[in-house]
Amino acid sequence: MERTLVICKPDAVERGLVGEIIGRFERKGLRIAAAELRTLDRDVLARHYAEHVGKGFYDDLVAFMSRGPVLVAVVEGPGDAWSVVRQMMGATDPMKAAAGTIRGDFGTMVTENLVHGSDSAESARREVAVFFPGLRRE
Ligand code: DAT
Ligand code: MG
Repeated sequence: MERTLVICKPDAVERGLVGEIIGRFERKGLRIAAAELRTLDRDVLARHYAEHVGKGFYDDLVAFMSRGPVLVAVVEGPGDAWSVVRQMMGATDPMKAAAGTIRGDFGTMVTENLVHGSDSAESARREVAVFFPGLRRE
């Protein structure tokens, strides 16, 4: 079993789409290993989004990601769970994301694209440790 980090972003919580998003992962056959509703601050977002600090969109990204609660979850499954989650999320820009993906079905704005998923096995390990440092393997 491999683990990956998923965040249902503030727009997903505001729009009542958390159940829809998590339900898709569950129906696929992935399992929720940890989940918590949290409001993220600038410091944890700088650790999570370390590769984006200083980019043109970074301040808007932090403002958006901290404007309300998010559902942070660890999702696990056989093989590359991070890759399965990324396929189910769709492209970063919801207007380019394929129908049938979460972003393709529910989003219109790159700035409010509903869901985060780790982009590699290494990112998954790092991001799970940022949000759930004490999480043990069952
Ligand atoms: P992803 O979330 O698909 O992994 P990313 O890691 O490149 O995409 O970027 C993180 C988030 O930052 C993304 O979900 C939305 C925002 N973002 C990325 N590129 C952007 C851009 N050009 N303009 C505005 N927001 C952007
Ligand atoms: Mg990313």
